[in-house]
Amino acid sequence: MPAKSPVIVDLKFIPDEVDTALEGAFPGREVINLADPTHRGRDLSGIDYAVVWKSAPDLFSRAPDLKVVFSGGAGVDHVLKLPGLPEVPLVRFVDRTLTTRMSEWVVMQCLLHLRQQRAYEALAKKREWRDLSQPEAADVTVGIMGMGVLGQDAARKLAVMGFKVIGWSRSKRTVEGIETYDAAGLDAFLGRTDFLVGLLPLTPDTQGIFNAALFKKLRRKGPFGAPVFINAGRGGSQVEADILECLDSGVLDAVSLDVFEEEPLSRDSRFWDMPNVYVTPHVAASSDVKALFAHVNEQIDRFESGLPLEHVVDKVAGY
Ligand code: NDP
Ligand code: OXD
Repeated sequence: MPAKSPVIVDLKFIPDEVDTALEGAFPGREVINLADPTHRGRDLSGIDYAVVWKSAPDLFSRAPDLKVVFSGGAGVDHVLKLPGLPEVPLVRFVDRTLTTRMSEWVVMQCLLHLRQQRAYEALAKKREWRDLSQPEAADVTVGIMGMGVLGQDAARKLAVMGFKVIGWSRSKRTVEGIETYDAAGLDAFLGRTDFLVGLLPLTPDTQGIFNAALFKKLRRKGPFGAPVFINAGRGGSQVEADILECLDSGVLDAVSLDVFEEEPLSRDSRFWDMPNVYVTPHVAASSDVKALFAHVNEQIDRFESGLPLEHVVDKVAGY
């Protein structure tokens, strides 16, 4: 029996987590972890598989014989922009662990805004015991842009919390109990949305989509008047100068941002200090590394048994 092809691991994750997760992850296969200095300069030709997150730009010239590339996350914009991407399947990470984490983050942000957490924190700082008029979840329509794996799960969980939920995507999606719109229905969707949640991939079509013109189309008759913007898709989809201007002018009431045009977010950014802004450092749904390797192993088994790979990216659409 021929030896199993090694797997290249090139993940800009927490190194200790990768090392721990690699123990026993790929039985019978050599693992070439590029974070390990002993592999620096190693010949990567003849290797079939690579699992990557924010790789160096020379990866594909160093590893010219790959048969499948695996993204270390659900998003693939980081891979599609690497030079020399081979004409082989690109598989993204889809897993319960990741989906659950994202829904936790989205539900948490919606609840923080609904329950006016920042206002109560400000009152507590002044040791002021006072209640604020409290709308209920059913008074708020959450509109989710991006009704894929993550958007659909978040929609269901928000609905369980009592929010009214609507969804928008390129093609019309059917999700029980959730009203959905296709691309052509964008304005109608925005006109009903109090809390806007971004769960879009970054593609040429979604670059800069979250801008002032779009925010001005959101509903302004919700319980908090001005709408709230919550984004965990990609920072490239948002125009941060417009977000700041809309917060200053009252077009937006508040925002929660996990992703930014440039990461890490500059220490000078105004976002850090604004009372109506929640910032998290691109951690809404970090990949569980053990689960990632189990998924890669399963897909390699399928590939080598002649079964179709799952979660293959449409490189033309960009996601
Ligand atoms: P999916 O591919 O399952 O879903 C993407 C959704 O976006 C689909 O509904 C798709 O429409 C829609 N979409 C894509 N392009 C357009 C467009 N031009 N106009 C309208 N809708 C569009 O992806 P996931 O749900 O798994 O992930 C979404 C994104 O979340 C990832 O690409 C990544 O960028 C981000 N992410 C962020 C994380 C974080 O920690 N912050 C963690 C994980 C992911 P259609 O249904 O018609 O195909
Ligand atoms: C992802 C991410 O795409 O963590 O999985 O951003």
